[in-house]
Amino acid sequence: MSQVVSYAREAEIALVTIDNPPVNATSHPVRAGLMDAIARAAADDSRALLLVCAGRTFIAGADITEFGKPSQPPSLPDVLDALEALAKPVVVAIHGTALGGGLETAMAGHYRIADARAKLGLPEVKLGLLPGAGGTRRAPRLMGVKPALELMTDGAAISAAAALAAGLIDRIAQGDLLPAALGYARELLAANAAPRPTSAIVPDMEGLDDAWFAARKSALAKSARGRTAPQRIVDALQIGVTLPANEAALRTREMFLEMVSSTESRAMRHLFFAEREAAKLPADCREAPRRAIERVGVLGGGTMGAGIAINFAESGLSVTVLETDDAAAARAMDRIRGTWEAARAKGRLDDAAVAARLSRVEVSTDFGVLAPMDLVVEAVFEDLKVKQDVFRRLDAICRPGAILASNTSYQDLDAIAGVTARPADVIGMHYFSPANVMKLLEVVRGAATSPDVVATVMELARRIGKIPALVGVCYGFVGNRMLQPYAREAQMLLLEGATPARIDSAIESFGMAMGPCAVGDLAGLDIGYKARSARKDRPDDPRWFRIGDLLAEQGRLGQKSGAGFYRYEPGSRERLPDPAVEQLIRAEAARLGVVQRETSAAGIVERLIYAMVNEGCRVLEEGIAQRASDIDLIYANGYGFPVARGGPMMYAQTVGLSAVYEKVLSFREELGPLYWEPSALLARCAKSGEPLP
Ligand code: 3H9
Repeated sequence: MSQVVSYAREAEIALVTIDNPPVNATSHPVRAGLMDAIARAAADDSRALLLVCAGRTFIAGADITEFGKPSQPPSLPDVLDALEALAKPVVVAIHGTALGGGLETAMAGHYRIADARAKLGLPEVKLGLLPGAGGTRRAPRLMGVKPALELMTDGAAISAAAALAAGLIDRIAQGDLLPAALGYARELLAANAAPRPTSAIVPDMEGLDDAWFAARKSALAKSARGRTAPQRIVDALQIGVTLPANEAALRTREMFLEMVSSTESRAMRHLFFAEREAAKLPADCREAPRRAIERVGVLGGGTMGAGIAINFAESGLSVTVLETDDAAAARAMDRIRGTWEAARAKGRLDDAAVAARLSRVEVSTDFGVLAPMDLVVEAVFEDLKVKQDVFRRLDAICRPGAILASNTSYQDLDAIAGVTARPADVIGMHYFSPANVMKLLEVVRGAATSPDVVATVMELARRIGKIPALVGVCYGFVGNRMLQPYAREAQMLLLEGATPARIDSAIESFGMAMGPCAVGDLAGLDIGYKARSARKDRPDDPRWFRIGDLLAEQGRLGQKSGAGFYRYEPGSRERLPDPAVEQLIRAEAARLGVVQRETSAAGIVERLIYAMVNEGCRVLEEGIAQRASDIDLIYANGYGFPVARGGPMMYAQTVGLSAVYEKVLSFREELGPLYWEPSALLARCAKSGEPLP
């Protein structure tokens, strides 16, 4: 028997144990070992087979690192068909997370028992894939077509209790799983229970005709724009419930292999590993002692501060929000309470959960309450002087060892830390709005931030459900810094004659969640205007963000004033083209002598995305980001970059770095060197063929 799959006997029961750390993925040795174990059980005098996993979890899926490499037989679908065909009852015992190929393995068994804390799901869609080992055939037979489709297209795991209610498992273990599972197998034997192959169940197809499947596909085409996996899942499920099992298996296998080699799946797998890489600490932080964080203060209870407080309280930490006066404190509390009450009204939280969360939040107007906190996160107005003043005050009262974090999105963290006597304790925690929803957290390491503060905050980020990326100090850090050249080129294109709608539509067709003009209108054009006005490093170029500035100066602030790049009817967010804006742009272009030109949709995408990529290469060159994949993670999770393209740096590598470099050179030729000098790193990788670091 292989090392990762062991075979033992518990009297009449063949006990097959998979032990393939860290997550018992069905790598080749596991598949081969399982096939041997099935053959052995078929041949000996055991009367039932019990499949369990050692370690922290049941099988968490196929081995993602094997995808894209030549597949080695036996394939998982073949192993699972053999398991299902065993002429003795097969019991599967589930703990931890039975995901993807893991749940498919469980469904190929005949009877399922799970630990009460287990989670079950088919998350292949999050990797741009479909369940490829019989899941699309077996899940609808166990739980019904509609719930199975939801499980597969949503990708989220469900609890053992929900799985029991859905018919996905038969029993929840009372007490320890292994004895409970052995007891269950013995019970089945005592009752002479027969094998119960899932594939033999006749699915309930009431009301589920071709039109129903077609309607699901068109709904998913809209809700999962730019991705093909959700629609392919509908196809595979329909095949799974309408064709004979062997034919369905063949067709699904073909579809699965096609998707494994798609850009969409490669991109989403890249993001999966990017998330895990980004969580790894730099060498100097790994061994650093961690500081205990239980009590958190949040300075400022506006939209951002309240969102940050909600996130901490939802993660089980006690949080105190500081505001300047009673009215502002009451408003902050209302924001926080309102969020949870809205969730209760929608049935997402019960009374006890709301009460528990509320019990972890306090608001105060007394700065002194922050003195004993383990961590204080500042979320005050985005102005260096205001922030420095706050940090002076924090330095004066916070206990030694407290971590002082700034939520600044642009300001110089070192200049903030520099006003304190403890710059080693100062770090940036750059949240994205709404802070209780958005997963990304840029953790900003200042020049003096100590390794233990970095390690503590990176681990805290995981604890509060965030996806952290460690970045260095510069204007806008990684995300906002790279957004600037992208937005700048959008503004240049406006002056050259492309309308806001044309620019937005080109970039939205590429897959960005929202185009730059629409984003400006949503955020408020005064925000960028104020930020730019405060900059001392503005280029000597009258075209630079000229249209955005003009609109803001004319009081066209975006949605909130009913007009910005677009106009809006009262109470509506629908973008309506505004001839007045187009006229204003033409007049300004004429005044500045900007040559009008026709740019194709593909040309618009190249201008915007390559400007961003070139800046991304500089960010890497300067060590502001540690890896290209961190940048991709930031863009996919904080800036609406299409996940099916894997982030800007992966996109550039998919296009080919030399092609991107050549295009940057041609933009330099055509548009001048002010903004289009290629980064040295881009030039080096393009010439050498090396990937980005
Ligand atoms: C599939 O099953 C296709 C089938 O339908 C068809 C087949 C024919 N493979 O996340 P963690 C590594 S598609 C390889 O930090 P946690 C991970 O990279 C698959 N490696 O732990 C990390 O390595 P490192 C469907 C994997 O406790 C280490 O394990 N399944 C895999 O926070 C620890 O991971 C999924 O999509 C894998 N499948 O979370 C589930 N999974 O230490 C994907 C993990 O070197 N996995 N690793 O950085 C997860 O969602 C989480 O890892 C899990 C544990 C919840 C299991």
